[in-house]
Amino acid sequence: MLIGIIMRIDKDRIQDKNQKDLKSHQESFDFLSNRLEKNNCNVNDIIDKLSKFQVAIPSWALGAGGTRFGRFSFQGEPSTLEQKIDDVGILHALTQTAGAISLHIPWDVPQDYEAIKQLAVSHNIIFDAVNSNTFQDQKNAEKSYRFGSLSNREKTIREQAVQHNIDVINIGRKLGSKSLTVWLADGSNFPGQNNFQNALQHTQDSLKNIYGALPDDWKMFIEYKPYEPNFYSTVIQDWGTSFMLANECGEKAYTLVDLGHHLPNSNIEQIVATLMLKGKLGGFHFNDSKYGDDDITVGSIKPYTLFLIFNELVYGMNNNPQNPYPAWMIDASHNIKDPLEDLIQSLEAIQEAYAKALLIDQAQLRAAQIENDVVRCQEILQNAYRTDVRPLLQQARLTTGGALSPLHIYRSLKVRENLITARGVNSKAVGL
Ligand code: LRH
Ligand code: MN
Repeated sequence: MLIGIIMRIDKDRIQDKNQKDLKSHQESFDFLSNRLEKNNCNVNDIIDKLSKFQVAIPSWALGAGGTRFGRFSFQGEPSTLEQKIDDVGILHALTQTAGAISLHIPWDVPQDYEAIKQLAVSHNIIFDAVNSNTFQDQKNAEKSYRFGSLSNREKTIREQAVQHNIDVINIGRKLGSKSLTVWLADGSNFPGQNNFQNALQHTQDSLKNIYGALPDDWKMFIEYKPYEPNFYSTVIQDWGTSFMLANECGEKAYTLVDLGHHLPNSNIEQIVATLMLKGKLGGFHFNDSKYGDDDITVGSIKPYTLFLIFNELVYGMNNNPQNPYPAWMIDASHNIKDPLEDLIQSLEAIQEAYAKALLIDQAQLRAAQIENDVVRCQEILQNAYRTDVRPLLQQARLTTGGALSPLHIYRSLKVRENLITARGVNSKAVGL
């Protein structure tokens, strides 16, 4: 599997490994398809939608993450941008649904743009949103972001942060990216520390300056978060603030929903419905959490919520032409699991939630809602949720050259062992 310095899993190896599971897959797929077709489900349409559904992998989640209490490195981590693209290539070869990488600047500044673009093409992946970083001070940076960046009370610091975002756009343009994600850590740790109105006004003006530098065919995603690293206030704390700022900027600005950026028991599916109705849902950072911004495996804690979110997305994609096709990205951090295995599980959970939502008979649901038949509404949703859709995901992967069981093949091909052999036990990824 080692081809020169590039780590790659070629399709033939995967097809070989699929052989032993083909018969049982065909049986469970045929059984499920017959049952779904009887319920007027267009199985081919679902397979087609799953095959086209591509999720961007965050470049900062290919190594072991950590917390302030420590970090347990993972062997064979990608220590260069090239190796990060290789790892996304491995994920995409196995799952056929990881066809994009989302870079974080300055953690992933390319040295040789042409070489990087060719490597990505060779793995059949594209560059999704580029992420700016004004939550850390860069080496030899003139001004510090200790007390904020785009919201800072000092004009020169705001200008430095605006210029950084413009530099990130220019890096993205050279790679063929079409969107910028702005997440601000800006806020305060104590009452009285910040003048909320000035901080918000500065942020709005700074975002407008960045927006002014956005190419015509680009989008700007404004990511909100209630707290961390500031623990009293965050300037862009919730969807409403992001929505307001996006409207202030213009039609190319949208709200980005990171699932971990909500206070406990927030109704995220309602936020998604609202943003789609208003044509301002730009995209997602998929992950899961039990407490805070835990950034753990998608669908590992609240899979039903993820399903309900996809129900609103399917409804919105069918009924809200005013909202563009959302950007799908994962934003996770792996403290104890192999990052690639964790991402394979997250990709599976996302596809599963989408497939289950596609089984919902939206017309029947609408009819039951109009009749206020609450029980029937619930039954329609839960029938879809209780359906084991994994044969549909496997069929989508099979028809696109992927693995019937990505995790099994990842392990049976000893990918991690090969990565360690090629990169050494101490190679460390730059990122969170
Ligand atoms: C902030 C965030 C943001 C990224 C960072 C790595 O919590 O979700 O999307 O910039 O994680
Ligand atoms: Mn995020």
